[in-house]
Amino acid sequence: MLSNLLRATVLGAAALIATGFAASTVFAAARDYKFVFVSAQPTGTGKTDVTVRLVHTADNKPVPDAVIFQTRADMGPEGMPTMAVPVTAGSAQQPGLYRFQAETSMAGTWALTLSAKVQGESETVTGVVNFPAAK
Ligand SMILES: [Cu+2]
Repeated sequence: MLSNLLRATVLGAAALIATGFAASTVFAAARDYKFVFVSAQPTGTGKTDVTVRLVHTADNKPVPDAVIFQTRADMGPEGMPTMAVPVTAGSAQQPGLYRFQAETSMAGTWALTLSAKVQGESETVTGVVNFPAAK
């Protein structure tokens, strides 16, 4: 009886440690990359071309061929997080750069939230880049 209880406790502790390891691996992968603002240019009324760079944090090298599968542009930086607008992906000029067009309907600072799959990484890389928009 006592030994069974002890065994369960040991197993529980082992499970906790394993979970901790898994969690720290997830965070390490996410921290390894970051999106950096490059430029924002108005393209017609209420539209902004935004270019970001995805870099490997350790050596600051650009990361090409990432698959950006989720984007969101909203005015969170201006206290309007629910003001979200459509974003479409464009073609990048060089490896490691990623371009988007956001239908920025209001002048001010916008947040572009990105989720990406990077080659060789199982975890999703996410990042937020602020960019300015003119009306
Ligand atoms: Cu707004």
